[in-house]
Amino acid sequence: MTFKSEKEIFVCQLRLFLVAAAAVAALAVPGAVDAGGTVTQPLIATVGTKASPEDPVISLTDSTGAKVTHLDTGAYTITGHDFATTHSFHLLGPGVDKATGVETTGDTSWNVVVIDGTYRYFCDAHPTTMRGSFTAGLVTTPPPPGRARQATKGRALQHQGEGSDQGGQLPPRRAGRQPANRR
Ligand SMILES: [Cu+2]
Repeated sequence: MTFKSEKEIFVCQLRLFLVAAAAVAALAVPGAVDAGGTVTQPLIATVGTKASPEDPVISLTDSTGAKVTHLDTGAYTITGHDFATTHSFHLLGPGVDKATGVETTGDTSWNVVVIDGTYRYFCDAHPTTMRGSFTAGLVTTPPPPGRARQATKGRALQHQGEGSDQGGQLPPRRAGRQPANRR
């Protein structure tokens, strides 16, 4: 009698375990949540345009339509739109090598894991004229002039804080300039 009920309890627990395991497996499916618990971000890769399929344009944007220049590391789902029969979309970088066909059109969906590094995308038929790139994680490209000023400002502000920690009596303007020279 005791045996039987224990067995029943065991079966019941086993069932619960299987249900839980299935739930975890569902969460682990690419496109939902990555190993770090980060929600997968959607990206859109496009080559050609719907209106003018063979236009030599290639782009990688985020869900808001903004061009991707830098990504956090993690899992991404890239939806690809290849409108052209003379172009391809090829993404190449650390751990990633995905491409559509030059002569084929269609939509694709790629699950990729982005790590620190520089990623390039280009058309295999026109790699020097149809191309773009982005950096990820700890890797950053030398920012364009507009952003460089912002970055410097940010750094100066940071150092102001550090300066006051060191008990420096320097006026903020100087405190900001000094570390820039030091680095
Ligand atoms: Cu091309």
